[in-house]
Parts: sequence; structure tokens; C-alpha cells
Amino acid sequence: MNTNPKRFSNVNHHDDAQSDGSILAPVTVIGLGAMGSKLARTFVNSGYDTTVWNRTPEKAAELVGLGASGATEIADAIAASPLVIVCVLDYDVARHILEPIGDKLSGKVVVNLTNGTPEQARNMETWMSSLGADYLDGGIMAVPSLIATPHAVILYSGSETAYGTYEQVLDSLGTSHYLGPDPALAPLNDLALLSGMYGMFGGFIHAVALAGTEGAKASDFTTSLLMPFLQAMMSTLPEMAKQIDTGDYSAKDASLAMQAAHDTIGEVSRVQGVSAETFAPIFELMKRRVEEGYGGDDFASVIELIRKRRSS
Ligand code: FVH
Repeated sequence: MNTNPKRFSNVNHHDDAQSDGSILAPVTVIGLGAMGSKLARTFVNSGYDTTVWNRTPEKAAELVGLGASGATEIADAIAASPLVIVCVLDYDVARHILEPIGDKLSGKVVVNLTNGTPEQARNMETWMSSLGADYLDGGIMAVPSLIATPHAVILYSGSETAYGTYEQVLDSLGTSHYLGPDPALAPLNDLALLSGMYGMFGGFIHAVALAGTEGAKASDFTTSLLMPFLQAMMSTLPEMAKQIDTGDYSAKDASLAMQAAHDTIGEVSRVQGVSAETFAPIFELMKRRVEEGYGGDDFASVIELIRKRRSS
């Protein structure tokens, strides 16, 4: 992660000339909700000339106190910087607030860190391109308190030129990952990672509820047993990923037939008075795969029941 502001010798902004002839890149942040405010604060703290705009202007007050410029009109906020970061509730809001000043976006780099879908990202790029703006889509894999720490990962996709020009500026927010020129890739991977996270959270609450039926405290069970076990299990993911890539699912340690022979987890959950509804879909998939004749496969072969078939 970079904490030094990037000095641009190729950005034409007359107010910020440094003694070495280079300039600090000015940044505009549109949207000052929980996340947008933290992004703006990070730019200010990192030394960037930061301009902010929000529908509810009062939210800019604290940032202005820290040194940001608060713009009353969104057009003025856009005019202040070559780099415009947008972080609002959703794409409809982004479009709604940018539409009236679309003609002001020509020549700008717009980085949209609003959550959305791959299709929304592609549509946004098409629209930005028609306005003469360079577009980067982004997916923030962190909560506001993690921004500017090593735990914040931000995915980017879209204009390679825009990313190359502003990579160092963006690095002040966290660890940047550029996924390629298709703007859909950042939201797609963002949602894929969140899906992995919710799978883990679902397993976590079921495990804690089950262990808790005989008095285990959630905190003790989590730190002393669950986390070490899950960490050990995490180490099996690369091998499973290899099986998915090669299509060779032959069981090495634990066949699906063995794993799906009895719904012990479901049965014990019922006996203990815990709902197994977070676990049940996974068990149903394992069972179905065995019924279809793949009992000798490893768990990874279950992906064949859910993934989109590749066209040959
Ligand atoms: N907060 C988080 O943990 C997550 C982490 C991952 C990424 N998400 C996404 O980031 C986008 C913004 O999230 P947020 O947490 O900042 O959201 P809010 O605090 O609710 O702020 C919403 C901002 O959007 C503005 N806004 C809403 N509706 C309108 C509208 N009709 N016209 C103009 N602006 C609007 C709102 O303005 P205001 O209510 O303060 O006037 C805020 O600036 C989001 O996509 C997350 O999914 C965050």
C-alpha cells in the first residue's frame, strides 16, 4: 500500500505545482455516506487536494474541517479534479446525480466504487465513454474502518490507462487489484468473494449454535476450535480449485459417497433443536451428485451441479 501522494507531471492542474515541477493529483469524492466519507478522509490524510460533494451537504462539514474543499454544486466538484471517485448507494443514484452534469465529465477519469452488477458496470462504461470520460469500476472488499489499512482490498476493472495513471492514488485506500479492461470483472469478483464470505458465515452460525446446545460459549468455541479447524480446511482449497480446473475429481481422501452416506449433521441438529437450514442445501447437492453416479469424486465435483456449462 502506498501512503505517499502520487505526483503527476502529466496532469494539467495549474494550482498544485510542487518545487520539483510535478503536482499533487487532486481528487473529487462524490457521495459522503459511511464509505465515501472514509475514502475522502483518507485522501485528505494522505495529502491529496480533495474536493467533496454530497446530496446532504451537512455531511461535508467534518471533512472540510480536516482540509477538504466542500462543493455546493456537483458541477464544481467535478471541475475541481481530473479524478472523480463516486461512492453512493447504488447505480441508479450514481446515474441520477451524474446525468445533469454529463457534459462536464469529458476528459475525466471516473472511478465508480458503488456496489452493483456486472451488467450495470458495462452500461455505466458505455455511458461514460459516450460522454468522453475514462471509466474504472471498483469493488471495495472492506468496511469503512478497514480503509487505508492492509486489510482493505479494492478490486478494479475497466480502463487500463486510467488505472495506470491513478494506481498510486488508489493505493492509498488499500491493496488495489486490477482485474482487466472489462468493467464487469470488478463487480463479478466482488460478488463471488461475498458469496464465499456468506458461505463461511452460514457455516459459522450453524456451528456455534450446535456447539452452544451443550453450553459452549460462542467466543471460546470459535477461537479454540472453529478457527483452527477452518484454517486447516482452507489449505485444501487450492487442491479443490485444481480439480475444478482439470475436471479430475477422483477422490483422494474423502469421497462424496462417504460424506453423504448419512445426514448426521442434519439429524443431530434436529435432535439438539437447531435448524440445519444453512447446511441442508450443501448436503442435498452432495447427495444428488452421488445419486448421479459420482460417489467416487471429491467434494469439488459438486460444482458441476451448479455452474454454467461452458460452450465448447
Ligand atoms: N459501508 C460498507 O461497509 C460497504 C462496504 C463495501 C462497499 N459498500 C458500497 O459502497 C456504497 C456506499 O455505501 P455507504 O456505506 O457509504 O452507504 P450510505 O452510508 O448509505 O451512503 C449512501 C450515499 O448515497 C447517497 N444517496 C443515497 N440516495 C441518494 C439519492 N437519491 N440522491 C443522491 N444521493 C443519494 C447518500 O447521500 P445522503 O443520503 O447522505 O444525502 C450517501 O452519500 C454502496 O454501494 C455500498 O453497497 C459499502
